[in-house]
Amino acid sequence: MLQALIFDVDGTLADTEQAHLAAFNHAFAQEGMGWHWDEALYTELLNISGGKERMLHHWQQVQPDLKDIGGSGVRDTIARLHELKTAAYESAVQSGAVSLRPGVLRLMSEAAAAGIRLAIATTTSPVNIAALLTQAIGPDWRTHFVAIGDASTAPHKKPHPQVYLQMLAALDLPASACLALEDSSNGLRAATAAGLPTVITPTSYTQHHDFSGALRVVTDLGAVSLGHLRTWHAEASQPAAQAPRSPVVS
Ligand code: XBP
Ligand code: MG
Repeated sequence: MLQALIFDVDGTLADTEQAHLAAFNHAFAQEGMGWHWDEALYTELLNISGGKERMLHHWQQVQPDLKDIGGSGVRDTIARLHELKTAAYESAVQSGAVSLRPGVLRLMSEAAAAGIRLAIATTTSPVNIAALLTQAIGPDWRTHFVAIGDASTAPHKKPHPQVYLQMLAALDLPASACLALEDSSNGLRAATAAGLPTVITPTSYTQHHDFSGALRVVTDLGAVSLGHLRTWHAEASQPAAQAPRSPVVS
């Protein structure tokens, strides 16, 4: 029986990556890195979860002879860039650059009314979650979630399952009693590795990803009710003998 929904943030609660991309480029200009990520490059770089990991990956790509990878010089620069980026992203979100995707708020209240608990499992930074959900829900946004797993609690980023395993422990529920909502193949892989049936709502940055193994792939949650999620979740617990369900794209 469905007892909890575990939401990813970026791409799932809200289509945020355009705002993240602008914030990264703002930080690169402020720091004089001489880097500018366009949509195509960023779409590729999104295969690396975590802004710091993504910048380090890019740095190694553009400067293969980069020394001191693990040393303090590179680490301090990445940390400084990420601080600048996070500040730029936070102010963009606070000025209304990002809104929740269709159906998210309604599903959250339907779930709460039905006694289904909510958690968050993301690789983004806590500041970003607070900025987005304070703007979208209000200062009491934390009261809607039983637990929050993010870059500060789970250093191993998706597709590593760490953040989902943390949420299952916090909810004290088996994966079979939960449903994950994600937008990317890294997120699907992390949730699946933790044993969670997963519903995918892709964005323009992830629509080309491989979503094999997803319970469902839907354009967005605008036409998805709690009843749909319960039905799909019940299907997931049917014996595997059933013919494998190809994900339905609405
Ligand atoms: C998406 C990510 C994050 C964001 C940028 O997180 O991978 O890295 O792109 O945010 P998710 P940070 O889909 O798991 O919510 O710079 O704070 O990492
Ligand atoms: Mg995501």
